[in-house]
Amino acid sequence: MRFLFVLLILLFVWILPVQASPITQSSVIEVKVSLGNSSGDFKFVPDNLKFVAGQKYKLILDNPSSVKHYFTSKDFADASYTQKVEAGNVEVKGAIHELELKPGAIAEWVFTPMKPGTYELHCSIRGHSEAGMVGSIVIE
Ligand SMILES: [Cu+2]
Repeated sequence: MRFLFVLLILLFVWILPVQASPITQSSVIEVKVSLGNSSGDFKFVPDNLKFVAGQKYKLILDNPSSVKHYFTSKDFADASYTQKVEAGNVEVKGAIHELELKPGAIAEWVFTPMKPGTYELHCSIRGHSEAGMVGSIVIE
């Protein structure tokens, strides 16, 4: 009985710091991508993204242009585990394939890439990808 009690205490002491550890938070890598720019170019800046499978990332997307843009990469999203997407005061959990950013908008996408490969990225607004708004995302 006494042994069980000590074991319980030990277990508690062992588990508690693991759950409260801020290390998991600080190991998130932030990556910034702009959708378009202030001169009105149809492009992603940068347009080539590299991620390491298993590493947690916070992708910060902004739209400094004067028109609406999309960050569309269905296959990449399928190859990743999305924890959440935050935009404004809204937090969305679960699978996402596409993010719409109005002029001046900012969105944060917290995810862990899982399946190595090269995935295409584009803006799905008519004419934008044809004008150069494409990119690639590599998971290695
Ligand atoms: Cu666009």
